[in-house]
Parts: sequence; structure tokens; C-alpha cells
Amino acid sequence: MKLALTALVLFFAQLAAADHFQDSKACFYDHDIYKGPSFCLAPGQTMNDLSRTGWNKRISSVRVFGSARVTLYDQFNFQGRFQVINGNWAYLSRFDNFNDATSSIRVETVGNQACFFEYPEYSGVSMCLKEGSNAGNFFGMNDRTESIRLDGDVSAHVYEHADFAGSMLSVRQSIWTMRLSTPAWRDIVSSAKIRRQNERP
Ligand SMILES: [Ca+2]
Ligand SMILES: [Ca+2]
Ligand SMILES: [Ca+2]
Repeated sequence: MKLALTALVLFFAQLAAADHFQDSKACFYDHDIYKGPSFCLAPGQTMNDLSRTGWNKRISSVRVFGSARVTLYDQFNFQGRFQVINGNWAYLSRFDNFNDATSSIRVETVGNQACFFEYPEYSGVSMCLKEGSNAGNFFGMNDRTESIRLDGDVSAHVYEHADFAGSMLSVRQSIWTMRLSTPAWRDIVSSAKIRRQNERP
């Protein structure tokens, strides 16, 4: 049984590693949960008028790979209401009502940082911290983290309590889901230090 569990953990660690090394890009889908027609953009690409490609006010879900970061705007030419997206959103309707609202898009790349997500698979509400950060308080993300994505050459040293107190876990590769790989750490992270991969906290 112990062997099976180790194999399972290894499997998820590999999944997370595979995901981490995928090319950075963002993909946009016509329907919820990444279904229907879609298109992808690489970091640096923008679309200032989605009506030219027949995609105006159609996007319903977004997937983000690698260290891409997306900004959606509800008007042409990067105007109007906007949302910054660091992770995967299966239902934009649950994200400040951005379902079928997007008219222009920017995709950028982000540097060395760690992103903390409310749900597994880098989804839900997120918070990203740059290399060198000392976040003594997670505020709205306190005790909510269920996946951690490392972008670039960083590790995240995460703590059970605020102000770097309690148990510490050094995260050196992305964690796809804490439900399986690190269950004791699910919804428990309250503070973190972000460092270069081999630097001490
Ligand atoms: Ca749609
Ligand atoms: Ca959570
Ligand atoms: Ca905590």
C-alpha cells in the first residue's frame, strides 16, 4: 500500500513537472470547461479587436500554460473592464461575470514567481509573489491554497501560520494538487518566502 501511494505521488509530481515545462501560451475556448472551438496565443501576442476573427464576446473558459499571463478586456483596444488571469478558469461566468464579455486580449510573460491557487490544477482565485518576496500574511488567500505553480527558477518556502511560524514546507516544483501530493498542506498555507531555486529561505 505504501508503495502504491509512493507511485501515485511520483505520478503527480511528474504530471506537475511535465506541465511546468510546457511552452508558455494561453488558450481560449468558446464554451465552459475548455470545450468547443478554441485558439491559443503566445506571450507577447495581443488581439485588439476580436470581431476580426469572429471571437468577439464568445470566450467562456481560459487555460494558461507555463509562465503566460492574460489580461481580458470587455472593450476593443484594451479598454473597459479588465481581468488579469494567471491560471485556469473553467467558468468565466464565475469570474466577475466575464463570460462572453471579452473584446480584446493581451498575453504577456511573467518572470520568476510563485502563484498560489484556491483550487487544484492552478485554478480559482490566485495570488502571485515575485522572487525575493516575504509574504507574512496571505490576507484573502489565507488557508485556501490547493495548488502552487512555480514560474521560472524559484522555490516557495511555505508556512503553516502567518509571519513564517509553524511548520515549513519547501516547494521546489509545481504542485498540481495538494489533495493528493501533500494532503496535510491543503488549505493551510498562511505565509511564504519566494527564493531562487537553490537559495535558503
Ligand atoms: Ca461562449
Ligand atoms: Ca482551497
Ligand atoms: Ca494556516
